[in-house]
Amino acid sequence: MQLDKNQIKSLNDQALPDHRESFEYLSQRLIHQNLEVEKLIQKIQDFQVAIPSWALGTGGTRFGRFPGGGEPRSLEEKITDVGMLHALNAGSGAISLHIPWDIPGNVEKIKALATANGLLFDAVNSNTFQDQPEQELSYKFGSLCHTDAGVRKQAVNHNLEVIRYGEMLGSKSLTVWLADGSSFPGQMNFRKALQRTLDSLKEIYAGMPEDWKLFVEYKPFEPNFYHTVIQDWGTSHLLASQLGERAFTLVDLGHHLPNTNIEQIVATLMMQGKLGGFHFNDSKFGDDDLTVGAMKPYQLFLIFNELVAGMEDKQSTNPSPAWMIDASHNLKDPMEDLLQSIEAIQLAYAQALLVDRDALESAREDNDPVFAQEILQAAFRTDLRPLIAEARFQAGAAIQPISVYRKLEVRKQLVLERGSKSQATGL
Ligand code: RM4
Ligand code: MN
Ligand code: MN
Repeated sequence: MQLDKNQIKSLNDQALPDHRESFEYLSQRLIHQNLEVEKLIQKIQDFQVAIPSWALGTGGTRFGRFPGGGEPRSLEEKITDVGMLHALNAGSGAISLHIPWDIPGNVEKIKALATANGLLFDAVNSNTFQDQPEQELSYKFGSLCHTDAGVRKQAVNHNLEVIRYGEMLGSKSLTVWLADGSSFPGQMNFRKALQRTLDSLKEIYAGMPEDWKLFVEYKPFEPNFYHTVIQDWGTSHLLASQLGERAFTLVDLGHHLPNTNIEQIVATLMMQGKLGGFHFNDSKFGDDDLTVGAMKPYQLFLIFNELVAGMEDKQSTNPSPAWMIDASHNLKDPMEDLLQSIEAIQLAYAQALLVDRDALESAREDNDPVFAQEILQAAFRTDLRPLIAEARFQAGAAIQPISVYRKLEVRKQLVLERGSKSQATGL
């Protein structure tokens, strides 16, 4: 299914008078603050976030799964779903594939379909956290860190195969997330496991094309509960540094213990030129994979404040990070959840663009925490929804994406087309 641009347009016409009024008002406020509204709009439009191919279906917990129907049955259908999201918000112009959940069968056809939907292929993701039916050796006790050289080889080869798929599609990076670790004290030799992981990653790194990047993701727990080999940003950074210039750390917002100062991690990595990838989601406890901005929007803003500071730093050697949503949808319609997530990201980004950096720096130099807080919260408390809506509108997308999605009864159509029992590959 594809969205009809004319339908979006006629629904925009209905929303336009109200939108115009709030956008005019906001524009005036921003102009008074010496902000260039058109430049802000351009930056918002340029900020594209990839949708992972595994996020279009209903997620589950280990206790159960409650599918809503109409889930994409193939990679082609996943691409069409992301295409619809992009038509609605003009902010999700890329898809990130997880192999082997989404192996591109007919590469040329897949590429043409993505192009027709205005989508690029972002980082490809390998999977050595599950055993596949045809697989010879098991990852039960790890993959790149395994005690058995044969298992390590198999996992390395899988990553090399993922790179080949990515090359065919035009991806330029590989994300490695490992479930490797142990659940009981004494089970694994920490030092040997880390060394073996580094050695395996070196083989993967050596197998990447010259213009590719490797992103090393970290996570403190789950599915292993005593230790994970790459538990934190420091371990990821250590590995990335030893691997070489084209290896970077990937920050997933949900992969931190409660109250971790993620904005500081972002600042440190960008200072070192080592922040390569970013996975957005929100959480209360751990890797909850909830809608971005649903739980801690101020933290999201503070993180963006550091991201923007890093991106605007002319001395910085940090490449532009690969942005992706990494969420799971147990309750909400995945498409609506993703629309909310993209909007939350754009809002936090745009708010961070409002921060008066010179004034903030002076407050810091003057050791004035009161004024520093005033500056940050003035930006955070500005309601920029009309600006984001205008950025969408100017790009030919929907002023109100969720309302359009509902008015066009997209989910109902998808259920008719794909059935109520279809199940997407993924978690
Ligand atoms: C992990 C991690 C990875 C994602 C898998 C599905 O917790 O966030 O990035 O690929 O989940
Ligand atoms: Mn992730
Ligand atoms: Mn995760």
